[in-house]
Amino acid sequence: MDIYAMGYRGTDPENVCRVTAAHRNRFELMGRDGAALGILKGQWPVLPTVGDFVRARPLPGGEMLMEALLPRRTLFERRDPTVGRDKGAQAVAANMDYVFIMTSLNRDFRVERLERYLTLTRQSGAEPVILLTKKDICPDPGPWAAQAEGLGARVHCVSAVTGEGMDELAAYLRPGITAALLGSSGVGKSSLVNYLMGEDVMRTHATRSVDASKGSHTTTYRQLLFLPGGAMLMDTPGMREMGMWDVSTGLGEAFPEIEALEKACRFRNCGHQSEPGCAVRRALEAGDISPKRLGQYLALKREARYSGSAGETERKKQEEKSALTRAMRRERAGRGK
Ligand SMILES: Nc1nc2c(ncn2[C@@H]2O[C@H](COP(=O)(O)OP(=O)(O)OP(=O)(O)O)[C@@H](O)[C@H]2O)c(=O)[nH]1
Ligand SMILES: [Mg+2]
Ligand SMILES: [Zn+2]
Repeated sequence: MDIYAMGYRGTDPENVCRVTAAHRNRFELMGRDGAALGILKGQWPVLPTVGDFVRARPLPGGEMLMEALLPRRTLFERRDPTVGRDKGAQAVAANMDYVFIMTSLNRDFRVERLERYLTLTRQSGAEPVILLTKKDICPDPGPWAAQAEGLGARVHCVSAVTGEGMDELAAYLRPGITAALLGSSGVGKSSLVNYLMGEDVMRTHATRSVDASKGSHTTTYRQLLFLPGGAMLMDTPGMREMGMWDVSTGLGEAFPEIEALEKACRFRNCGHQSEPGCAVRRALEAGDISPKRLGQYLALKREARYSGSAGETERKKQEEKSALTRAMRRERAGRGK
């Protein structure tokens, strides 16, 4: 398979492979000669992640020796939940053109969370697209869609059961284009992958068992998949904890009106509480900015600062009835694959 068809945009395609999955010290690669196992020797200052392009040389045993990490066009990062606060950022996905920010049209929908994903996506350099999933179980998605559209990204309502809205995704999923799927566990990321692949390549969440209240993630590692039409999707496990890392660019884009005011505060690190000469407070009292937006902005800032204690602690809720899962299976069977 041609590396350019896999999204490579550089000028030296010699020995370039794309990372389709990254485990601790084992990498799944796709290169000109197909899939191979990648191994890495020595100390790498930055480890490859899913979506990365690496230069790798075939070894006698059929494995590939990875030699260099190629520059990343885009990179989605979040705070690494395995290290202490403010210690490190975890590279979640690299070289994607779009991030499909997914939330289902039910209790999962939270504007605050969408805003947080939008911030991180804008920092990544990729274009955010909001997908509101499970349209089939939402009698009136209009108000949700309107709320999401208010955040300034394109919004599509889709269903992996009925296929509604899926044709709208064709505009993004052109050959050589990569989209990463992000969103809480259970919103239907893998179901979307399966729908677009035309077959069940990813395991999806079936009926919940009694002990499932622990909050299980059906997808356990990030993976790059090649769609029949030539585009690529990165399926990811739901992110329970999505601490912020560097908010210097993204927050301003999500809250331009507040960021602009802030520059006029007397103190450079004004907390906009009761500091003298606070321009944000003044605007709030004058009714120029919404208290809700300010609340969200401050919460995100707090989270960015203390991301070790914040994050999504809320447990995933039971949202599907087994009847719906069955309906989905029936529908898939009926698609005649
Ligand atoms: N009604 C309905 N149910 C859906 C739809 N898409 C997914 N589901 C159901 O939602 C549940 C979760 O779907 P998954 O695709 O496993 O969710 P996920 O986002 O991949 O979850 P993780 O892998 O844990 O992050 C499953 O029971 C699916 O059958 C949809 O469009 N409509
Ligand atoms: Mg999944
Ligand atoms: Zn202020």
